[in-house]
Amino acid sequence: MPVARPESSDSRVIAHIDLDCFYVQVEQRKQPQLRGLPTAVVQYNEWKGGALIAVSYEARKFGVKRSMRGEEAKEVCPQIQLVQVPVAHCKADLSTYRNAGSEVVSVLSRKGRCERASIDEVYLDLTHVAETMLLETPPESLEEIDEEALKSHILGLRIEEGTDAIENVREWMCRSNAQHKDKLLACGILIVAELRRQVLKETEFTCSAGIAHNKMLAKLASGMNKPAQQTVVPFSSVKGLLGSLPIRKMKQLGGKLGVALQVDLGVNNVGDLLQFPEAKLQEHYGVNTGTWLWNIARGIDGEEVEGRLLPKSHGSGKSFPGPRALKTISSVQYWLNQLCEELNERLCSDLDQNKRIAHTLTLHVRAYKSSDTDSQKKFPSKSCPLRYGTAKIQEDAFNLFQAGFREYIGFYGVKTQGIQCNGWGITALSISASKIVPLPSGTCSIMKYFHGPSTSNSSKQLVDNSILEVSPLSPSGGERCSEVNSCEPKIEFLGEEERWNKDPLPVLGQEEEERSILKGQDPSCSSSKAQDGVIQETSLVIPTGVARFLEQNQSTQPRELAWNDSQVKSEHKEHKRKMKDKGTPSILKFFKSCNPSGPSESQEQVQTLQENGTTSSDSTSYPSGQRREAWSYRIDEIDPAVIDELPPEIQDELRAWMQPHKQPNVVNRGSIARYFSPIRKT
Ligand code: DCP
Repeated sequence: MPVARPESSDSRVIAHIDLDCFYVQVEQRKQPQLRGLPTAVVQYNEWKGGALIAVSYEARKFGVKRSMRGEEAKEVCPQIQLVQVPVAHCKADLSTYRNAGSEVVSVLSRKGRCERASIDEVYLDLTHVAETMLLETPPESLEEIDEEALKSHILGLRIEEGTDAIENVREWMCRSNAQHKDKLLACGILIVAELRRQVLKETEFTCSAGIAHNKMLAKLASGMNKPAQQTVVPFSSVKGLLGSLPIRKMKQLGGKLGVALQVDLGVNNVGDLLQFPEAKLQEHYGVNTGTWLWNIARGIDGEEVEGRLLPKSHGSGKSFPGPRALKTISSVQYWLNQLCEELNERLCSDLDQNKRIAHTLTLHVRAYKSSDTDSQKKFPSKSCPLRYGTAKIQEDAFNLFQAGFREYIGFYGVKTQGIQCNGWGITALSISASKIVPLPSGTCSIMKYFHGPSTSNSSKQLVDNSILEVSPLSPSGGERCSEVNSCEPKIEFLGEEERWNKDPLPVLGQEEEERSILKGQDPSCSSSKAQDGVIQETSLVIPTGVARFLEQNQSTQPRELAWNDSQVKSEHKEHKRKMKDKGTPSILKFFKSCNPSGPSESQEQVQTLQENGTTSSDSTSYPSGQRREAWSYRIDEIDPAVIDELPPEIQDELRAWMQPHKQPNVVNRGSIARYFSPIRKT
């Protein structure tokens, strides 16, 4: 939550643009005969006609709602047209919608700073464009004012009886004695009207907009008059708007914090917060949240519009409600494989089109335990460094699952129940890739690394060394997964996600059915941590020279900088201790016969844990991966030119390494290891 009290933020011009019944519009563009008809897009699942995820405004008039299933919608509106969401990987495929959203973004981003906040939402900072317009062609200087602009809703503007609303708006926009900040808003009205017209012309989609001095108010306003309309919030109307706004409607107050405010302080509307001094709010909710509450009560929001057109993370998820809950490890693995395949496709296309690379893989799971006293316990979310390639992602995702599962079921549960379902079920799975950054310049194609074999040893190392727990919920926690994000709830239940904004996303955590597909949000991975202290075997990014160097040296023996066995062992021990503290030792010990590359019934057997903590296995289990190998680099043979190709921080690190007498254990191996394929010490 932003805590700074911004200065003069009321002279900014911010627009929030939201496409109307977006998926329906996309389908209607594909099938123009549906235009104007009551239409809804349904989840591909056939049960009771599938869950509605988007409803046209024509259908809404009949009382059709997003919470309904197809059959129910037919009851209230027999003529409704139901269109199925496209399917791929046995789940909803949102790529059509995602691409359609991108078309809109490419139009909107022509003016001002543009932030894509979700699959169908954009923020624009139009301050500079509005200032220029005010200087060069202010509204009052125009012979004619755009009709679309004149149809705007201006909050707080009293329409005199018997007068034309359009004339009132024109008058408001052209007042020569208006305050500067209102004049800027008037320019914003013209700019946004023109942009919306352009979107319609180029994409055939209608959208609605909110125009205000900050993001929070613009977002509130854009939903007030839909479809295809725009609403403006002059500063003088803020008090009135917030005074009657139910607290739970406010971004980030839809969950626990909103409830706490109602219970603790009897606050029902945002305006009710005005009576509390900042210190009092801080006393109850902490310094940052207290200040944030104090600010929002006054319509103050200093959050900047980020210049960002691409998502901050990619995700793929699916829910398994009610009887469809997954009850065997092999079925979990099957679905994880599906999700990972899809995730990998998206990662590859992001890399290909945008030259971006993701660094952290996170798994969120929703599960239940029926026979446990601790039935409220949540399945822990886990993350680890991301290795490219479907097989590797699948392998790592499964390892993350196993680590979380062991914690969730508990030692006793694993030992006695094994992996056959005995009172547990998985009701949702979601895998996401975050920490996406531009590919460092000078990097050669990494596509060849995608197709390399899955390295099971390294994945086992991942289990032991780099799985980290991620916070499953935002501060307000507990609410629907998308509600904790700054772009408001958009999902009933996630099946797939693409996260655009910066707030953390607990991907799973709702009670509803499978309603896949979400809009917006960002992962809650404590991903920076995930990178630290991790030895990653895969060479994710290989600068050209380094790749050459590695090719030449793969088979030779290391001379310097070999991490000797004792160093490695002691580090390994320390790491294991930490992981143990976190409660995430390798669950592979318990699932010796669970082969990550393909589920089978035979995998669903439990292993017993011997007293000394080692695995007793009569078959495969985990032979070499449990033992940490020593990795080395042939530093003396690195071509100095190669170093120049590396990112600056790695260059420093490497040069430090190359200093005589420097010991390798002073190096942060987590970062350097990403850039070099290790040579296994023989
Ligand atoms: N969506 C989804 N599941 C949800 C909510 C939304 O799959 N639970 C998808 C379908 C929507 C799109 O996201 O078309 C945008 O969601 P919005 O909440 O913006 O709703 P719409 O655009 O459908 O309608 P509105 O005009 O009310 O914004």
